[in-house]
Amino acid sequence: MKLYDNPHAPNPRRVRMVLAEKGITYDREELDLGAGDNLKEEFCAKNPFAKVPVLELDDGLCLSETPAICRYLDEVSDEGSLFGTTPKERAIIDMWEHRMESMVLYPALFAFQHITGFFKDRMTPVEDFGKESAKNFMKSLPVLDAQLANNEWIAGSQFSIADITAICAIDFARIVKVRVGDEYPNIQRWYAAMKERPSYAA
Ligand SMILES: N[C@@H](CCC(=O)N[C@@H](CS)C(=O)NCC(=O)O)C(=O)O
Repeated sequence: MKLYDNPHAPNPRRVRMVLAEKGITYDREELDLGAGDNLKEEFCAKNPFAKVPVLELDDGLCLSETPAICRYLDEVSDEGSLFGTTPKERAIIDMWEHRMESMVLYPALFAFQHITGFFKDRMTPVEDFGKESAKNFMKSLPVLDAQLANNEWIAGSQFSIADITAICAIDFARIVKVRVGDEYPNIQRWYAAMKERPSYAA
């Protein structure tokens, strides 16, 4: 399988971390998003929405949308599950994964896009919306800190896809100087544990 990737973007990193956690080997092709590699016809044939990541399987099927790719990788691998096994576990992990994506990752992405204007050749940045998104990211932190006060990992006692999404969001937000401070000791404890996992470097 081949991953169409970018080393700086958070969604491809979510997939690389899952691949690392699962010990799956793969080929990769790096796209320069600033130069618009993802807007070219050849790549749009793989994902008509022109976004990375795309995972191209050996039979030529191209999967995009990070949650779909991650779930596929989880299901084809024998190594434990990042998505839970019982109905309750799966529901709790889904809940936290969705929260991390919508309340932490997307606000970080919007802050980046609208504050830096990095993609101004293909969208209209609205700086105030970027600043509001940065505020929304910060508003999620007390909730996350409280959850981690009583749980080793974000969705409970089991490391899950929600931890992967959250770390990718938190690291990415640093680009626009949005950081998790020392007032969140439980997030800091979790962050240190995340850094110990080999997949962190993926
Ligand atoms: N919904 C998509 C979003 C993917 C996405 O936003 N990818 C960004 C990088 S993290 C991208 O390709 N940006 C390039 C662009 O907007 O031109 C997913 O879950 O994979």
